[in-house]
Amino acid sequence: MAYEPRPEHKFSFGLWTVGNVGRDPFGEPVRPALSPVELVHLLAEVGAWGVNFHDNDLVPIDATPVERDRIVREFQKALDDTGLVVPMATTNLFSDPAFRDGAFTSNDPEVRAYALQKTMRAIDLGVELGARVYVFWGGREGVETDAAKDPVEALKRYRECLNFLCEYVLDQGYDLKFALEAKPNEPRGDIYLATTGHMLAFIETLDHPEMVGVNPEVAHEHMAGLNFMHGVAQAWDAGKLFHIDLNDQNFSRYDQDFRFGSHNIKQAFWLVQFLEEVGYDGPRHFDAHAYRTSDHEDVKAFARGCMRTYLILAEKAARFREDREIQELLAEIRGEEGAMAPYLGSYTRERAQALKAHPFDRAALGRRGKPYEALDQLVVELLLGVR
Ligand code: DIG
Ligand code: MN
Ligand code: MN
Repeated sequence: MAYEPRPEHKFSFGLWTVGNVGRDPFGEPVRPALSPVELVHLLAEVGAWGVNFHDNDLVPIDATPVERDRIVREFQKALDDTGLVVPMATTNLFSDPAFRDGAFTSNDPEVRAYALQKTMRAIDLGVELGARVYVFWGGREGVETDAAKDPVEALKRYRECLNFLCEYVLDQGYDLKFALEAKPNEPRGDIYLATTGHMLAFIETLDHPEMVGVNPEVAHEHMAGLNFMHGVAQAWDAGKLFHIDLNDQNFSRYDQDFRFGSHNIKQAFWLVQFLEEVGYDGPRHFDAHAYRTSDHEDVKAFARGCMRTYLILAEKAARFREDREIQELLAEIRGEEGAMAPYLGSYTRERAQALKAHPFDRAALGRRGKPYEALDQLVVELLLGVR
């Protein structure tokens, strides 16, 4: 059937997404909690390929070693029974009160050390269950007042912890890559390394930048008022798109984590068009949750909707690439360098001298219009289903 998810689509969900109980800052849970095993079976029922987790989504923070082993054993059995895989794991360094002033950037060295210990144990758990990507979302790495922390000192602490953990992964011989996830604010008033762009720059200051990429999230870049696909394209260009968190988000709102494509169809289309055109082969992780008004059946509709919308938009992207009228316009717009070929490209002294001497008719340049209205209308009509 059309738009049915298959393993090759690599659709994944975190336990915390379909397991979201509907708590929000102004209301208590509305849905009973499902166990990790029940969530694995729910994801199998809707056709997901993978399941991700924070350490404490799976193993409660105060579980004994015996309880941990039982939980892991039962979870592994559910994976075996359903065929789901674990593409990614991460650490919850934001829920426990110990992290209320951050984890890696906390002013309390004991908290920073505890965060390292917790993360090493969580990495062990993720690797044990097959994860190949490890996400770091520094939800508490920030401030409400800049009196509290020097941002350079905070970055040094962040860097020191990530360098330590890269060395741990190398020392353990794990086949694991790190993916850093940016967010501009919430739960902290301001979160350090606020966007994917900040993360890409920060990665280059680490001891092992080759081990570290990014995990851009739609909602988080939209919260910053940015074009998500542009950030993803820059990460891809840098060879750093190690993972991606798909959802949706109205601009200038709190983190809504809406169903993929449910709010900004056009931005979702350009993202899917980009990912499919460049051949992104990583997990397509839906870091989103159902409305607080949903019951568990509607949670399944939420999960199915994320995957169906991705597949529908992928088909629209294929139609975009095949549409004769659109492609003819693109050929016209993205013309060859032509007479400017001698002047464009890498620097030579001759090229520079010739270009400096070339007579331009600037007024003529200014008279050249572009058919972008016609082109965008064709895209809109493609998305509206009339082409
Ligand atoms: C929030 O968008 C963050 C956390 O849910 C998690 O650490 C990360 C993994 O996708 N996304
Ligand atoms: Mn989010
Ligand atoms: Mn996320």
